Amino acid sequence: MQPLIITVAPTGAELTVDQTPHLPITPQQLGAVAAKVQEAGASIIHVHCRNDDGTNTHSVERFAAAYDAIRASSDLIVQFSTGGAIGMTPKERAAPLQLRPEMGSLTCGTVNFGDDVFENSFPIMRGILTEMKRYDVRPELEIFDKGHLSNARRLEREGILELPQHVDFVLGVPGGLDATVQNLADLVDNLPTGCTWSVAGIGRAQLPMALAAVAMDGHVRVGLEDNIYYSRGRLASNEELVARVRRIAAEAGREVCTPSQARALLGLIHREAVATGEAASRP
Ligand code: KMH
Ligand code: ZN
Repeated sequence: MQPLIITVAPTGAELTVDQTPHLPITPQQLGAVAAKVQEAGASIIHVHCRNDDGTNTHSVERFAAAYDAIRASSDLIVQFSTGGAIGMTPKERAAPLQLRPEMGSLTCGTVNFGDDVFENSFPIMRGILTEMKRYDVRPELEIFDKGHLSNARRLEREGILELPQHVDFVLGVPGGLDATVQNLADLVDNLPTGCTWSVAGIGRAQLPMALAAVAMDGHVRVGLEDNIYYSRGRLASNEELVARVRRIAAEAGREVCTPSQARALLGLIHREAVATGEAASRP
């Protein structure tokens, strides 16, 4: 079995601070969480940004500050969300890629998202991929439904997406594929050759999907973006969710990857934040 990559998605775009006191909102809070989750065993951080009042933002300045804060406190692989929040324009969603994070998420198709629609038409996906190529950002393919794998293959045939890539199955979104072990196994069976994969189970599905991935030699995403509870009625912190997966994996004989081991496994090159210049000027 290979060492385990734990991705943490600490903030997301849907939660409010009223729902949990553990949500990192500011760049400083994201930096503090980055240090704790790395210590707990995470190697990738999936970043959404908020304004100080908790509202969503995809402003380049805010991502720059978050990138600097995370780099100052950790060595985590920094992955920017390009999904953003429902209602953001494709241009807004792609803008922070100019900061050249090591990775960016790319949802591979439109999906119902509760009562909303998370729009990812082919023109939107092509637009985001063009920006990723321009700034040399590695996509992580987010797969909410089985047809999203077909869409990724279609983008490869068009020559706009290189495969293999790292894939994250996001299972249990109301409107997407259910989070069951059968569905996960079917997706893994249909993975394009050479792709690595992780799974993010939504809500109560987070823990069982993590257990399945540990057993199946896959990788795991946890964090408050996907689930705010440690157990029934007990709110979790991001670092607790990461630490639990690490303990389970150790019991199963899998060590967690350090960020540099994860970079080697995914073929990534470490990048300093160049955003505000602060990280770049540090000795
Ligand atoms: N907030 C969701 C609408 C991503 O980050 O790439 C989309 C999302 C996916 O979270
Ligand atoms: Zn996200």
